[in-house]
Amino acid sequence: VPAGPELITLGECLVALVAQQQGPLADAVTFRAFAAGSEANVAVGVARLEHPVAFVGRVGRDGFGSAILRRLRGEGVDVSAVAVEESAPTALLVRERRAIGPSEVLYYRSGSAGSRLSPEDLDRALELGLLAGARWLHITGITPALSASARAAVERALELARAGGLTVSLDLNLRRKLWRDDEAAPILRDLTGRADVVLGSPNEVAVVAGRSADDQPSALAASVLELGPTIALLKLGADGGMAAARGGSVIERPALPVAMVVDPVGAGDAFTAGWISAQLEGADLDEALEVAVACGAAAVAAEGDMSGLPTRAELAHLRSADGIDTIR
Ligand code: KDG
Repeated sequence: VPAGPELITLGECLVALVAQQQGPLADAVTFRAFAAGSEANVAVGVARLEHPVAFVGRVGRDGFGSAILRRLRGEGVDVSAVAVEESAPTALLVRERRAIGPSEVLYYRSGSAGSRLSPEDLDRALELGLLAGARWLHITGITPALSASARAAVERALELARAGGLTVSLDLNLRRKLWRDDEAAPILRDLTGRADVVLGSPNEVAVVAGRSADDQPSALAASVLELGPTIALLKLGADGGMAAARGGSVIERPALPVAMVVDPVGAGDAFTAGWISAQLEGADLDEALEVAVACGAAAVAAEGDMSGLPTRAELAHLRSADGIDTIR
């Protein structure tokens, strides 16, 4: 039994205010608050599958920061290295809900506590012993877009991971509200070259690898592998996922059928959490992809980014022959 966390992740956890009426934001009158943030979603997903996880980040000394810390703690995520900032607020995002077309997301995060993440936060995690038994580091392309210090924090995390022999996964997570494609591409390409496992949608891979999103998924995955990682994972949404490994094997899995998509946001993070958790357990690519796809389906069937993340029992049921009924 490992003494400390197996997985370390870092980034900005924020509060998402999700409109409760369908339609344009201008007409929304009530909002529900959820803890969100891609890396925190992954942390909770892996924790629900019973692997010890630590999240490194910063929140403001305000009610939203307390809500985030309580949520993460309640999920069993180690937040001992999360700093509480006196002079910067916890970030927010506001999301509208539309039955048709993409839902707009507004960020209120510039100058936020989370964006002040810096290499010191990783050094604190190291001092607290959080890296002692760690096996896996998960980072995303959101963090380097937040600020120069947050980008440096990612660099520090990578250095520590290399020194400690951790497996590194990178979710490209291109956020076009944070930076332009031409700013993001070289930085994400560089991170791709230093990660072991890289995850992305066809659109994200196209930007990073300089290809078209309409290229065959297998060609997109191959272009990621050319940049250096040993595994490329494509998140194909309603079409499931694909895993390609250096050396040639490529496998695909269709999505589990979900009759009612309640909220698709967070499905990609659930997929990532499923993959990491399965690989921590020694699963082969085939099984890890099956777990990832099942976690993605579970996440879209619940509102908020974290609510639908399955427990071990729920995951086992979803993967069983009659599991599909549970999400219809
Ligand atoms: O993957 C879901 C995330 O996009 C959401 O939780 C918010 O982290 C977030 C971001 O920066 O967009």
